[in-house]
Amino acid sequence: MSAQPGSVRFPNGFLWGTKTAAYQVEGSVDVDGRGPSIWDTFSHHAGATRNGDTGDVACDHYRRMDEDLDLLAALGAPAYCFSVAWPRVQPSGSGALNQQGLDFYRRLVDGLLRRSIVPVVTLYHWDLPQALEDAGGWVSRDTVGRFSEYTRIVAGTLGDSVRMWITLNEPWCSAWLGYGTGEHAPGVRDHGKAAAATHHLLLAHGEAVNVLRATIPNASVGIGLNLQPVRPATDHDDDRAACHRVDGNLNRLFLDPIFTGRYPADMLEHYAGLQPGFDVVAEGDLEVIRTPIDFLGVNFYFPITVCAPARRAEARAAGYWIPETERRGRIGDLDAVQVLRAEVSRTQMGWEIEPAALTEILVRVRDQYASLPLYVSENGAAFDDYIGPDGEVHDADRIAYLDGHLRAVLDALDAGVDMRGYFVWSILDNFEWGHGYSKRFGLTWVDYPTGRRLPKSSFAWYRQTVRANGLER
Ligand code: IFM
Repeated sequence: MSAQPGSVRFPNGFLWGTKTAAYQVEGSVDVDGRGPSIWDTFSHHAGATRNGDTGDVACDHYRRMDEDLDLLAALGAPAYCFSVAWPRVQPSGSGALNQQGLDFYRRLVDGLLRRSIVPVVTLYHWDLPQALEDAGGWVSRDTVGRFSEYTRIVAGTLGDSVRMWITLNEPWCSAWLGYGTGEHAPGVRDHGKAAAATHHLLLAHGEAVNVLRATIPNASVGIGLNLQPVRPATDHDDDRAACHRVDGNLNRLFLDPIFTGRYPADMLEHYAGLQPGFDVVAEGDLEVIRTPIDFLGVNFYFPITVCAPARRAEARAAGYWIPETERRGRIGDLDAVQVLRAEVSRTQMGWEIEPAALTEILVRVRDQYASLPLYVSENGAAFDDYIGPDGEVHDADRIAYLDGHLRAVLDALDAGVDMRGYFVWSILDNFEWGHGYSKRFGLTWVDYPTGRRLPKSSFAWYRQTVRANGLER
């Protein structure tokens, strides 16, 4: 694929895009009939988010949609992935639909198509209607049926114009940060509930695939998983066992059922006896979960390294850094400690920067699971951006991050992986969940008090990359 001297090129038809999620950008949470979501409730709890930030206004995208569409057109990336807010479409998560909510997404899709931008729709990016949470949320099997009903409504409305669908974005986060560690909405801390939520989310995904196929004959349907290589700090058996557990929870708990129709035996054993837990699995569920998909979306940010808790001292001696506040968020109750490599640069999130880890996970999916089309459905970084004296944001570190990860995609292509596209997270700075507005991932700076958009240097860089369909060598 590397044809022209001085540059490396992506295959023809490689789909370039950017991505957002409803609660992170829309704002206007109580207008036009929208109901409350778990993130409205959670973000208003004292201490739940940095500075008490909420998505009440966010980027005000609901009201500035036309301006944002023009921004996307100026970027020139041929695709844009957004999520539909379930509580806008069905304010209480079931029954009557809210036409005004649907109209917003209709206008968004029409606006994209008018600008020749391919719309990619995520059905669920974490904003469960609060009424459904009150009835048990993802711990309850009923939510699966509600999600099918919601999918039918959205597919029935947008299916004539949208071909590419992502059922769920990062169900690991919904289940394990939402119901396990409580860092995300709905803020529950119960690993059994997280296990039950995992299963119901996956079942909802499988059922939604069937609904989408039945409603939209030419639909291309996938799911977006947050995947990350997990490595042991040392070769010691206990570190390797910790690594296997963390990999089981983060990666295999989702990849195995989707591609093989089985939960990993070691994970079932690890969570055995919890009620609720994986005891919610009913006969036939796994067949639904393994319903074939057309593509897998891989959301990639960073790899992680772990050691066994009793081996912290050895990990330190081997040169790893263990922060005062240990990073347990990604690990939950897995009897493991995340360690950091002192020599590896990190983003503002504290996430290690290692593009080769993206190639590694893409190759692993192909080798261990399926050689289906893959998209990098999210990749990007938060850095300490600021507006310089010249009035511009010179985010060279973000450009370097994106450049490095795109080269990692090229390496995956060279290794024969069926890579079809790449979506930057995100077109706009936005509400970064528990971190509020303190972390900026955008190609575009958002001045929150005024809503003003200011494209950063990375915006121009990405526009050029998309236009060239490649990178300078
Ligand atoms: O902002 C999030 C997004 O909602 C899901 N994937 C990771 C991003 C950065 O943390």
